[in-house]
Amino acid sequence: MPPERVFIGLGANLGQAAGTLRQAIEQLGHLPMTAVVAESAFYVTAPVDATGPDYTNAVVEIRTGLQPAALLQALHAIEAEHGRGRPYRNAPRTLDLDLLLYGQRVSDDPSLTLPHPRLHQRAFVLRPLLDIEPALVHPLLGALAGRLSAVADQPIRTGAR
Ligand code: PH2
Ligand code: MG
Ligand code: MG
Repeated sequence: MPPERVFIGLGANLGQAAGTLRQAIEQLGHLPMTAVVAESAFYVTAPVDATGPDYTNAVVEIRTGLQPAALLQALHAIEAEHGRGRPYRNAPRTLDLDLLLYGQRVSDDPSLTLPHPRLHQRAFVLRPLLDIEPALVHPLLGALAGRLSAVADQPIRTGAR
């Protein structure tokens, strides 16, 4: 198994969100050279920098032999299978799969920024990430645990899977 720890953020606020997330996690496990090794709880979260219904969010950790660009392409293909549209920025969506961290890799490629540029500002990402790895280290910011207090104003509660 490749050694790098890779974290994927999942979100949905249209359709049967929890069911879509469960299906997407199964699909991630079926990607070539890929295994899902940890799953966070599911959370119900208020939209951040967006409008529409509450989201269901979660994070999974995978091990994968896919390099970041190929993995991103695979994530977009799974989103498309769930009818993901992109009518405008941060529009409500049936499924969003974000590559949050690929080991300690850093990239400022506009089509694939690593780590995800807003992950540390969002409770709906930080909480489930830290569920999986409380000692998680961000390659640019260091330990992430201390960042939770800064997002404590963002409504988030545990939801049904
Ligand atoms: N995703 C966004 C914008 N805002 N808010 C919540 N609560 N959850 C999300 O997944 C989310 C968001 C853009 O990807
Ligand atoms: Mg997103
Ligand atoms: Mg996305």
